[in-house]
Amino acid sequence: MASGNESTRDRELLRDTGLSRRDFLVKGGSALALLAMMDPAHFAQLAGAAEDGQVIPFLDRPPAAPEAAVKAYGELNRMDWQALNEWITPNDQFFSVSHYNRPVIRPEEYRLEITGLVRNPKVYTLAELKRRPRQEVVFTIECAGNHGFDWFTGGIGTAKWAGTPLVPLLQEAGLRPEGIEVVFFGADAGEEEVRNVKMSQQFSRSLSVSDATRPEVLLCYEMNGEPLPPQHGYPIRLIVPGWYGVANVKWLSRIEVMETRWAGRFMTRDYVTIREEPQSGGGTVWTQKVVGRARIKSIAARVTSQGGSYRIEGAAWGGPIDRIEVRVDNGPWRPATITRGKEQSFAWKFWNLEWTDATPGEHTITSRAIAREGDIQPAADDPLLTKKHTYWESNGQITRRIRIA
Ligand SMILES: Nc1nc2c(c(=O)[nH]1)N[C@H]1C(S)=C(S)[C@@H](COP(=O)(O)O)O[C@H]1N2
Ligand SMILES: [Mo]
Repeated sequence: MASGNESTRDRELLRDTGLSRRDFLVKGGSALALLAMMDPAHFAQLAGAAEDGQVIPFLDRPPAAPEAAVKAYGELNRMDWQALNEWITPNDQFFSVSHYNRPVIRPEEYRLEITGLVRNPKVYTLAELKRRPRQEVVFTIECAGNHGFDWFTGGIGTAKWAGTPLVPLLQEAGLRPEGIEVVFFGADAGEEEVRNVKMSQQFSRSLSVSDATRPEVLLCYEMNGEPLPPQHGYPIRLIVPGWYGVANVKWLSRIEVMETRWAGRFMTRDYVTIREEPQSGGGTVWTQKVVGRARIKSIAARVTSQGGSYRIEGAAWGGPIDRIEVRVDNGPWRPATITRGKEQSFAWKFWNLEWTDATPGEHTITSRAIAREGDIQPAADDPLLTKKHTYWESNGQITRRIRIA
């Protein structure tokens, strides 16, 4: 079906629900069909087609994204936890966040400049980068704003990213000893104003030299075996396994080594976490830290039933995870079983728990991930979260609500 068949109203609905065009087309392609899909009962029916049982829909479901959010970040294509079946997120179901425009770059015109405090500045073509050694990583990208709003719970996805490692390129460029910061610029740009100074700035993020020279950092040109789709940064994006989404600069155009810390918008004004932290002598200090490495997190994605027995299924990510525990209502924490991704460093883990003593009525389900060093995903009422005044890094334990018939 040609996209031209959609009415304006359909397009508006599509945008408001956060459903992808594909969802829409698969399910019949009319505004009525779309409205039917938004009815939780119908959702259950659709998801019930999953092979291992009938999905019991959670009572809490994210509301539609507000129009302003779609305007600010583009088509977010948020993931639907309840429909999560595949450990690798298909490209057309992968969420996307863009703060400026989404440039369309012709491969033959693409250039990547490596410059600044290096002995041998150089400009690479796409063909030159693709001829270099190939490296792959399965990495779960989560936007640091995920779960910062009730409507934004699907800003996450897992892909197998392929590209060439960055560190040999930096070595060939010859880092000068004064260089402490590696700044990555995208080809996208937007209007910014700081203290009445107006300018058009490119998207930028930086890494310290020691973070930028880690062996897993990639100049990535492939996502799940396909060239990077345009909205995910074609032809080249930075992939920084273990870091929040914002570090993974799309449409990478320039790498510059500098002698100072970088103070661009996405390092100092946006994607910063502001907390009120207790001081040892009493009182609090307000801290403001740049969002960087991903924090440990988990969620119960759905509950399925098969012939009267129930299973809780979920995911955990954002650090070296040792185990996941699940609690129903105010009961004891019970250990879940990791079913996928156990040996993977940078990919989410899938887990489940057989819920053998489910009783009719309404229940809450909470999960918590526990890191190898013993770090526990904080409870929602942990001061780490209640004293956090910005929505980034909302990694608190998530409680879902469900009704068992
Ligand atoms: N050039 C550029 N890179 C960017 C962004 C952007 O706006 N411009 N957004 C960042 C943010 S905030 C996130 S969460 C991820 C999202 O990646 P995706 O769109 O491929 O899912 O890209 C990051 N890289
Ligand atoms: Mo993000």
